[in-house]
Amino acid sequence: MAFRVAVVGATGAVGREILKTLAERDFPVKEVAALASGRSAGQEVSFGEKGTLKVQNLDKFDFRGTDIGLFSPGASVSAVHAPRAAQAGCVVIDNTSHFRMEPDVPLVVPEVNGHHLQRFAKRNIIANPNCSTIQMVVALKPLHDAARIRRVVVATYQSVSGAGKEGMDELFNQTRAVYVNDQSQPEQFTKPIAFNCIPHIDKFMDDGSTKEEWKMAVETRKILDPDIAVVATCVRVPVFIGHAEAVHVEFENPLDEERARDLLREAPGVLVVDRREDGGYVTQTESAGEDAVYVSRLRRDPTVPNGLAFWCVSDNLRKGAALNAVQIAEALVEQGLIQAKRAA
Ligand code: 11C
Repeated sequence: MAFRVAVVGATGAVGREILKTLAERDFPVKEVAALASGRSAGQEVSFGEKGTLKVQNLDKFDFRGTDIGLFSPGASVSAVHAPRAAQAGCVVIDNTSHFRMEPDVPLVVPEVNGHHLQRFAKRNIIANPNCSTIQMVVALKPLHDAARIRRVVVATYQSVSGAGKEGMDELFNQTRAVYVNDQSQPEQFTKPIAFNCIPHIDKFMDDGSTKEEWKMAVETRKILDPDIAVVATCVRVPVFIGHAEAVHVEFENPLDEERARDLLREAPGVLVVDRREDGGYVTQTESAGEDAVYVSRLRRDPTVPNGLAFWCVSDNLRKGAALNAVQIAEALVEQGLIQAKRAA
């Protein structure tokens, strides 16, 4: 069976990565439509090594006949066009924050809660979590199953690609500007990002946290367990691709370091690289272009009764966005939850 697929937001950093991932993983496509705003219509985007696609105008696209829509256009655009596509019979996998916390929209990381996909039929929409949540829950899942997590304290080190191509351009231009003495005002970030770290991602909430920090808490609970307490500090760092997280976990039951390392080694989607020597851990630039969630620096947290700490790194554009979305599409097929409208 092969599917008619639409990629919405096809000219953005995540949209391009979705097209590349679909091609690389040989997702069974009969036809792929690359969609974006009218401004980008007519441009060409690459469909991995399978060729190029001409971008079509999303506003004018008729989703009847499309089986799967992979959306990454920005929350306000998804708010309008995802329901339009869903009502036309297209199963929407949405990367934006717009639908994530709606009770009848499953929020899915296939290795963690793939079984929640069975609940998508009411809205025909499945939400892809935030990148910083995805990599953390992939690593937490086997540990939670073994010893029940009570509380997570996490600090993130998030790359500028989380803010899209414009964020990457700003880091590049500001870095270059330092050497040619040509400073410009920050536009995408609230302070200079070159040679700097900014403890502010997304807007401020009433309690003083940021929306990125709130997302890590509420999304983890929706995906993994509503009883887990999460407190996050999310920081933008001058790295192009790859988010890192320092994660401190408190368990209900004892879980020693060795057992945790073994569980993580066996966990789907996780690669443990943890040698206690110079360079025996994975950093952000090494994760770029890779599929895994890397876990390093695993150790006991001696400040709480049952505590572990680790460092976790992943490519935010791949596992944090495009790859997870394509894996959701693959899981829909594997679980027999989707049929091609017109089988090839
Ligand atoms: C960032 N995590 O690094 C954000 C990007 O809710 O999908 C993704 C925002 C989201 O800026």
